[in-house]
Amino acid sequence: MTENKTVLAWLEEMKAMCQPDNVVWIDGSEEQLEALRAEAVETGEMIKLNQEKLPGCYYHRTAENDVARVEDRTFICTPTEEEAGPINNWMAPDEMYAKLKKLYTGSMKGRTMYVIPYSMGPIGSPFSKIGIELSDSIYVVLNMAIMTRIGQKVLDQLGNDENAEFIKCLHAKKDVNPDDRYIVQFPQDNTIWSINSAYGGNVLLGKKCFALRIASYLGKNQGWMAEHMLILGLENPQGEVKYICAAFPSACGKTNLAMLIPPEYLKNKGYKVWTVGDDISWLNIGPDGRLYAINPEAGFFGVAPGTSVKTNFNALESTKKNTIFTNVALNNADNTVWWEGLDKNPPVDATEWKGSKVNGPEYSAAGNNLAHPNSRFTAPAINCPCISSEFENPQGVPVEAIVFGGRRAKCAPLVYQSRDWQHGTFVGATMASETTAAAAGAVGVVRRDPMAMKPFVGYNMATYWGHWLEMGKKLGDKAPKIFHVNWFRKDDEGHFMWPGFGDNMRVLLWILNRCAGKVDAVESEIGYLPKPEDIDLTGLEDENVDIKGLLTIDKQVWLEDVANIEEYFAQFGDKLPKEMADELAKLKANLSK
Ligand code: GTP
Ligand code: SPV
Ligand code: MN
Repeated sequence: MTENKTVLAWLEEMKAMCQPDNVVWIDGSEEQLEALRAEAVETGEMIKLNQEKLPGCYYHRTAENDVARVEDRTFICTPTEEEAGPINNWMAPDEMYAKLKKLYTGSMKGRTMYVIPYSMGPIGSPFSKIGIELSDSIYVVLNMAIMTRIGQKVLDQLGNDENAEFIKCLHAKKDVNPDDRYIVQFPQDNTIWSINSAYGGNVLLGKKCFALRIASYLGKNQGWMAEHMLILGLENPQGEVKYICAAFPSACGKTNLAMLIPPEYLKNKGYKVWTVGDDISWLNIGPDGRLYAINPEAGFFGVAPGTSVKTNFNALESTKKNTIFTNVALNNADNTVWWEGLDKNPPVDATEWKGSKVNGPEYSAAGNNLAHPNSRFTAPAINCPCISSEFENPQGVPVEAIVFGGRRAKCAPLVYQSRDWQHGTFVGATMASETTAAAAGAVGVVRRDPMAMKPFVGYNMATYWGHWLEMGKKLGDKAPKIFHVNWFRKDDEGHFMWPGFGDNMRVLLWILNRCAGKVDAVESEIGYLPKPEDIDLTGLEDENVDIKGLLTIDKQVWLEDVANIEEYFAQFGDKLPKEMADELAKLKANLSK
């Protein structure tokens, strides 16, 4: 399929190490993919779902110990530890290669190695990048076929230039042994090695490993940014569309916000939301000096639990055909799928995510989850009813506003605006959020997650903040405005104070009004807060929403946060940009007045 000597030489080397029985090139044809689906059904790797209700849909179950990203097994192998920084796991590249070579040797004996050429971003876009993933998993092939653009056309785009840039990705499922599981990035070598997992984010190497970890490193060197951000277009009644990027940590609402359906009152006025991306943005400065975003992905790898007609109609619609479901529950009555939050009726004849047949209502009433909390759907973006007309635009869309956010029961108000790019970078750098089921480990623990990139930055986090500041200087007065939101504030009884979901539109409108200079704001210790009356609450289902409470700042809680930030920043030593220390000092002084 290619005569590119660099590609072929690398493939020979990997083959010699992994020793597969066969090598199969993925050409991207429907015929080849269909044959692989049939093979996966034959071997039990996938289950074919009800083809009348869910045409082209399949089900896959991963090992019980392999259901989420594994941050403690994820490494950034830069030549020096300092380049990886204090919050990434690090090992010297030579040492890691040697360690992993032992694990990969003979790992594909008796198996087939699939060669998956893929493009992150529309093929031929000046901002797109190419990867080739070698994997011995059909599940990986079929997911990559949804999540990225794959096949011969990608190799044609790469061409035969031996120096053409591509990311070398290797995945071996091996025996899924968690003690030997490694997700390793070698940024200087454009290389990703993953072994002993078969779960989504660990093995679909175009996603977090390439499009964030490797790409963030490339972006620093090449003058662009790779961010954990959704991209949405908000259309007003005049038909004008403005674009917003938002960075929230894993399982904190990106897919939901990207596909938001406005509340009746705003829908009737003519407001609409269009989805460009739900997880990752690549941001470049365009010819007019503004920031432009492309979505490097072609599908959605979305959290299933909580997705319903009511919360995220568009995501649910996206999963009605040609979708792969992972670790949800099966409804055996009609061979369809179910998860917590889909509706209130767990199927009576169910198979829970680990594979046991159960009585759904009883199992559920006993406090068990039928679907794993991090169960997911892999759906083609073109299925989405609100996919943006700009989804394939090779130039991307101009970004008006950048929004940071997380799960904070206390502290962060519903929304505030940073004073300028430097302050906005500080707001992103000091983000914190309660952990979720998207990664292995405890859930609900507040941790600092700068720019929602804690698990995804491919180099020293402090250097990354420096890159943000550099980008701000280049953008100057054309820089997007930076905001922070929190849909997850709780009252003293532990209830969410804000209805969220579609009603988040009301906050987006305030954000765009600020960008257009249409509304005033109140200057506070932490930045600009809305005047409560400037958030349009007309038609809210719950008339008692405490908008004033949602916008209050508890100085004591914030001062505790400042102390935590001081501690957090200290670990970066003299790598911490001075601007970040200045902003922290300013915040502390404001709160201490
Ligand atoms: P990743 O794919 O892991 O990056 O997650 P994500 O950021 O795309 O999160 P997603 O939109 O899938 O939402 C995760 C969970 O948060 C789901 O269970 C949602 O139902 C819930 N959620 C999303 N938006 C809101 C909101 O505005 N309010 C509340 N209370 N919950 C929300
Ligand atoms: C996330 O965890 O942020 C995800 C899912 O989007 S994964 O692909 O597993 O990273
Ligand atoms: Mn994500």
